[in-house]
Amino acid sequence: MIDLYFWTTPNGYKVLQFLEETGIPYRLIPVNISKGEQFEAEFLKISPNNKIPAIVDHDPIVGNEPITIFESGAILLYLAEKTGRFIPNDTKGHAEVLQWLFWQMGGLGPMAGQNLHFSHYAPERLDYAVDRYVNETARLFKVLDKQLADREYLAGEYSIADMASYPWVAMYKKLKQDLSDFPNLKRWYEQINARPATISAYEIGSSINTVPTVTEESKKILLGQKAETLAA
Ligand SMILES: N[C@@H](CCC(=O)N[C@@H](CS)C(=O)NCC(=O)O)C(=O)O
Repeated sequence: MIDLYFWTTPNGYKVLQFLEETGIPYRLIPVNISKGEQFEAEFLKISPNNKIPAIVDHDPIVGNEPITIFESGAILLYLAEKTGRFIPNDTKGHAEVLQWLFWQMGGLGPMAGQNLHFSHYAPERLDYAVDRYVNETARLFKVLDKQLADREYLAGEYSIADMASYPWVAMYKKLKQDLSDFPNLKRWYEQINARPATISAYEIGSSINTVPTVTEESKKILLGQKAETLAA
């Protein structure tokens, strides 16, 4: 049994997609990051960076002790290796998936995250910052679009690399992008969007998201973090 500590954000959906694709038994544990539940001591033991997603695998690959993992890329890789699904075994195919997974973790995720911050949540409008991150998101979408010009998925078969990028591309409107500017990416997006596991992951996610996630109170929690926030 896998416990998935989850909230309805792109990084959470990456792992939920994987679990729905494979059908391995899991329990969803919502962590309402708008209410500050990510700072609860029990959660920080699992995820010291106070962020979802995180997992506890009660039936790990080795040993009898439960394994805890935070960081969505590390979780996807662990689950792919545990199940033998969504990552090839051969060295070349494995490396291709890893490079696109790391590209998402180090590039698309952080840049799109800053785009959301400055486009929607920053307390003052900073044109320079909005332009920088909207343009950088567009450049990264173009990288995906070019990669997808002559292949169905980012690295061979549908893989954890696609699952990592999909939830961020799915936010294209909030990221101020027009998918018709990226026809190959649009085709890829529509293909993944129609997968039964993607549909069920988003249905499950939306069923737990019953309160508005971004309020003035939640902004103080999410946007006002300092070293002292974790001091206790
Ligand atoms: N690099 C991390 C980023 C995770 C992340 O940013 N999670 C956000 C939601 S998408 C979060 O939990 N934020 C809560 C907070 O910052 O307090 C990953 O990919 O797992």
